[in-house]
Amino acid sequence: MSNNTGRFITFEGGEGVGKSTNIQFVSEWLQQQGIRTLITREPGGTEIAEKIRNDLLKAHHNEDMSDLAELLLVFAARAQHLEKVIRPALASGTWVLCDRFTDSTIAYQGYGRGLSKEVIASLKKLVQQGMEPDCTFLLEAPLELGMSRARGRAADAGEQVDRFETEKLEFFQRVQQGFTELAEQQPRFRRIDASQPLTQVQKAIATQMEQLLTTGGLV
Ligand code: T5A
Repeated sequence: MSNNTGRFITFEGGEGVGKSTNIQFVSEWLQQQGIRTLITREPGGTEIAEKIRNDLLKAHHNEDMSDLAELLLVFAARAQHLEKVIRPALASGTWVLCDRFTDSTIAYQGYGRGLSKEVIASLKKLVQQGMEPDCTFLLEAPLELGMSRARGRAADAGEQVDRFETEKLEFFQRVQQGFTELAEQQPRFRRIDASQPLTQVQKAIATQMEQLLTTGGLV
């Protein structure tokens, strides 16, 4: 990757662990270093991808959504997002900070729903064409803590419980196991204890960012 190209940083973890909160923090931190950033999210990030997120993936329906349909919708949204937003931003030198990416698909649709990891890997190859995040922050907190934070935030915003949030505890345990295994396998992950007070979480993230910038992990 040339030095004129932006870096792609993703934020992963279970429900309510603080991804949206800390992505904002990293964006401000990078801007203080003179780096241009774009915050985006998955599923979503473009008009069409946001429709897939809100009208199809998160909405409740009168019929059950098949697991395969869910997987294909996630990757359809990602194809649109990569082509229309992520790749052009990176090419222009902007650093892209993305709230969830394919690690979420492996964790939710793979570990959570039990879909074939080979099928997910082949869709990933088709859609990403070899592209991977440069760095992934995995925010880790006990399930109950993340869920109570997510419920608190949703109540403050007057939001309804979405289709994913109606899943049973065992589903989210499998998802969490998926994230743990991914982080153990791949060096691009930076694991952060998100159960700490926010100031401590952000201190830990800033330390990691400094290391990544100074040791050449991201430049
Ligand atoms: N999905 C997604 C798939 O199934 N497959 C995929 O491939 C992809 C990409 C997305 C859903 O889609 C699924 C996974 C998800 O179920 P979403 O609304 O984006 O849905 O869900 P989340 O990503 O879980 O988003 P949340 O907004 O619920 O959680 P965040 O962003 O992790 O948490 P955040 O920052 O909003 O924080 C929640 C609350 O906690 C507070 C914040 O102020 C906020 O009020 N907070 C803290 N409080 C105390 N101490 C701290 N350290 C705190 N950190 C945050």
